[in-house]
Amino acid sequence: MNELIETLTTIVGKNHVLTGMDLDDYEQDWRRRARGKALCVVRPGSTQEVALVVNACAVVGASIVPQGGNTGLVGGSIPNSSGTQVVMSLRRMTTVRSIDPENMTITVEAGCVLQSVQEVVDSHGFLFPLSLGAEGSCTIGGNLASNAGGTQVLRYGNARDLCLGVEVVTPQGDVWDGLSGLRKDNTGYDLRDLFVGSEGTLGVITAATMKLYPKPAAQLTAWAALASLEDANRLLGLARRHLGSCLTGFEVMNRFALHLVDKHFPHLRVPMWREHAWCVLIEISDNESEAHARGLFEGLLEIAFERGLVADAIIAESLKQMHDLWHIRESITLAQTAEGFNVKHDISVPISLIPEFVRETDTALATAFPSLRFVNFGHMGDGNLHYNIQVPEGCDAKEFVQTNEERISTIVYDTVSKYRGSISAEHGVGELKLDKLVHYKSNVALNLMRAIKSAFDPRNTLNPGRVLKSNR
Ligand code: FAD
Ligand code: 2HG
Ligand code: ZN
Repeated sequence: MNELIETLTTIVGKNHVLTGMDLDDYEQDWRRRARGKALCVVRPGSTQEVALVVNACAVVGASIVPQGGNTGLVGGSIPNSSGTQVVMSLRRMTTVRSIDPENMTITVEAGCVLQSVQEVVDSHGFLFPLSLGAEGSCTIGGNLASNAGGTQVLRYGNARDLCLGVEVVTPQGDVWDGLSGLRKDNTGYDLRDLFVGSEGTLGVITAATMKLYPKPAAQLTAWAALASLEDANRLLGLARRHLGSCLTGFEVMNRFALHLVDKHFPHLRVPMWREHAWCVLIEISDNESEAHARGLFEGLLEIAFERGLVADAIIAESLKQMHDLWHIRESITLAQTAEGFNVKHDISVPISLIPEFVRETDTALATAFPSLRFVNFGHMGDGNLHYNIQVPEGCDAKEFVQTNEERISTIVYDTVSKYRGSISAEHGVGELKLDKLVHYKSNVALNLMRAIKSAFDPRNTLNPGRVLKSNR
C-alpha cells in the first residue's frame, strides 16, 4: 500500500495526498453518526489526474470513495473502517469551463460549490435554481451523485432534471465525455441518467453541463399558519391553480420543528409557531414585476382566508425578510442536531395521501413509544417529508437511538410502503439504508441494479457496499 501512496503522490503532488494527519473532515460524516479510516485522501486537480488515480488504484485493487462537500446525510461519502480505502476528494476541481448564454447552459467541474455556481450564473443574468440548506459547502458532483432535491424542485425539478451532460471517469480509468448540452438525444440507453443518483458507485463525475433559466423579475415569499396538513394540502392545490408556473416552492413545518429553531436560535424570531400546528413557506417567482407578484399572492391569501384554510399569514416586505424566513426553514436540521441524536426519515408518498400517512404513522409510533417528539417538515409540493424523530425528553439520546432506531424506522417505512411511497426521496441510500432497500425494493429492481453495478464496475472498486450491499 505504501507503493500506491507513492504512485498517487507522483500523479497529484505530495501536497495533495493526505495521510496520517487529522483527516476528520474526510473521515467523519456530517451527522457525526459514523467515522471511517482512510488509507489516504487524494485530491486530484484535473480529469486527467482523476483518471490516473483511478487507474493506479485499479492496478492494486484498492477501492475509492468519491467525495465532494461531505454533506451527505446517509453515510455514503466517508470510507469504511478498514483503513484500506482511498478517499478521492474532488474539491480542488472548481473551474467553470464555459457558459453558453444562447444554449442556456453552464459547464462546471465537479468540485464547484453549489452556491458559487449560483453566484456565477447570477452575475451572467441567469438563474441556477438548485437550492438547499448545504449549498455553501456541497458540490455539483455530490449534488448529481446523490440527485439532490431541495426547495425549488416543484418548479424546476431535482439535480437530474437540471443536468444535460456529464463527464465521468469510469472504474477502469477511461474518460467519458458526455458534456453534450443537448436537450434531445435518443441514441440508446441514457448513460448520464445512470451516473446521476449512483452515489459514487458507477463512476467519478468530473464535470457537468447544467441548465440555466431566465432570472425572474421578482421573487416573493409568504409565511402562513394553518391548523392541519389537510388544510396545507388544500392550500397547495389552490396555489397551483392560482399561481400556475409562478409557484416555485411550498414547504411545510410542524410546530415542534419550529419550536426547536426557536429554542436553539432565538435570534431568528420564528413567527406564528406557538399558536398553530403547522406553518408553510410559499415562494413565487414572477416574470413581470414585484407588484404583479404581490397582487398574485394577496389574491391567493384572500381566497385561502375566505375558505378558512389559513389562520394567519405574512408576505415578506423586503429581501432581508424573505431571506430571514428561508433561514428559519433551513435551520431546522441544525436545530435538530443541537437538540441531540435523532432519527431521520426522508420519505415521499403521493401528495394527496400526506395527511392520512402522517396521521397513521404518528398514531402507530405514539402507541409504540409514548413520548417520542415528532419533527415533521419538508418539501410538501414534492410529496417529500422529513419525518424525523427526536427522542423523549430527558433520556440518553444516543442510547435511545441505538436501541430503538430499527423499530421506529420499521414502523415509518412499513407505512410508507403501504402508501406506495419511497424510503429515500432525495438523500439517497448510502450506507444508512442498505438493509432497508433490500427489504422494501422489489427483487426484480434490485437484480437489475446489481447487473448494472457489475457491468460498470465488475471489480467492485468504486464506493463498494454503498447503495447495494457487497462483501468488500
Ligand atoms: P458528498 O456528501 O461528498 O457525497 C454524497 C455522495 O455522492 C457520496 O455517495 C459520494 O461518494 C458521492 N459523490 C460525491 N462527489 C462525487 C463525484 N464527483 N462523483 C461521483 N460520486 C460523488 N439533500 C437534498 O437532496 N435536499 C436538501 O434540501 C438537502 N438539504 C441539506 C441540508 C443540510 C444542512 C445538509 C447537511 C445536507 C442536506 N442535503 C440535502 C443532503 C446532501 O445530499 C446534499 O447536501 C448534497 O447533494 C451532497 O453534496 P456533497 O458535495 O456534500 O456530496
Ligand atoms: C432539508 O430539506 C434537508 O432541509 C435536510 O433535506 C433534512 O435534516 C433533514 O432531515
Ligand atoms: Zn429536504
